[in-house]
Amino acid sequence: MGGGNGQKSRMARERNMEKAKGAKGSQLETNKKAMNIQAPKGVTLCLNKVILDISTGCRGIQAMEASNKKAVNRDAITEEVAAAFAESNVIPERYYRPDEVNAGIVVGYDDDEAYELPVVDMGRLLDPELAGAEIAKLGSACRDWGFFQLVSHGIDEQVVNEMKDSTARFFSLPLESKKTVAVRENGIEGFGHHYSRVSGKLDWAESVILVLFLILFQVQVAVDLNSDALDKFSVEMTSLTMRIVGFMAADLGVEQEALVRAFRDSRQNMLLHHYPPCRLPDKVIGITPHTDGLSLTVLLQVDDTPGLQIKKDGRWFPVRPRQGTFIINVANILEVLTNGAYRSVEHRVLIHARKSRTTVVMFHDAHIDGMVQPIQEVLKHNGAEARYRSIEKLEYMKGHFSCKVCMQTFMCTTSEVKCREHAEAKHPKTDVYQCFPQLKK
Ligand SMILES: O=C(O)CCC(=O)C(=O)O
Repeated sequence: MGGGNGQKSRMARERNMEKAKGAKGSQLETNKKAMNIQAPKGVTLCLNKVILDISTGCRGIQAMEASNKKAVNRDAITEEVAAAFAESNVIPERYYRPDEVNAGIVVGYDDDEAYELPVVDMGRLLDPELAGAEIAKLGSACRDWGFFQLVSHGIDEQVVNEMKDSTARFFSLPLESKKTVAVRENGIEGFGHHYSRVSGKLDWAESVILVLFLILFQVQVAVDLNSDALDKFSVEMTSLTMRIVGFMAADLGVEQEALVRAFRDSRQNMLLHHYPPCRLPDKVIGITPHTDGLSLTVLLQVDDTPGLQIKKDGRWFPVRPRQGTFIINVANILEVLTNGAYRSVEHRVLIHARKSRTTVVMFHDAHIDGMVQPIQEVLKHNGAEARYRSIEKLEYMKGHFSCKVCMQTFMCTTSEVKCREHAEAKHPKTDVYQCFPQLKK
């Protein structure tokens, strides 16, 4: 890159750093506020109180839980479930899903066609001389794969290690302790199974879902999950997200602010997953194929057990775990914000026969003044028509979850044509309008 460009990149980088610092500050403040809330006695009360006090995003979830009974189906982990996980010689009917495991071709690591999930280097993104080429790499990863691995990310190793340790420690606790933060009936947050679907089949996993800020407090009171580690990690993940999004804006040819502002002060959800090993791994599924509902997902793998698979051109590509990286993926809202330039791609988790797998996943939300819609600047830059209609955030969330019930993705509710074709093909006997109320007849 020439000197002029180099200087521009340097200035952009400095602006980026300032913004990241700003994000850190405001998030820490909010965290502190959350921690200062007087502790009510019961866990449920605690959840409710913080939901009401912290952010509209959380209120949205609460309203959705009330209005959309069982739209998100999470079940408590019982002694029987824990015993099934421990034994795994005989798979209980509710976990038995060999057809789903075998649906689609899996590209082997050793197949002729050598592949590796694109690698993006934060060090190079931040280097004015190398930024141009690396931004192009980031852009093509988001267009072609919807996923990339981030190396040289610059996140404090101690923060990452504490998060890993804390998560591993939590899942190693006796069930009795983990149940003190169990998911409530019809609820989303807390410890339980990952989503079960209309089929009634359950994922071979135990997970904790945290809508940021609120459960930190609850978990600190209830069990040995290090809330300080969560707090620091969450702050780091916000700054990292802001930095990545700034580079995405550069790739999309718009001002950094056009995309960054959609993420600013937005909710962040954290999921901790533990996938126990299963002696019959081709009979169970760790996470059903899905796309992510929010905007940008950052995944940290605690160990080196493989399991994540990404769909590309109709085939499943297993991700090879790589030390010191984060796996980043475009989620549904970012696909809409970029008017489909970046793709939110289906992925799933399969189970290992002997080794357990643990991950920490941060989901970052975004919206444009409360709406989910393509960014004007992106449309202008490309002289393109909006491919997605504008939808209110709460409507979006309802649509996203009702789609989950139908094992569909949110794109169904924003891109009507895609939805109708998709729904009719997958559910020939279903009234698609009842299934997706957002569709226009
Ligand atoms: O644990 C993983 O590898 C993937 C998790 C995931 O896809 C999710 O939480 O939505």
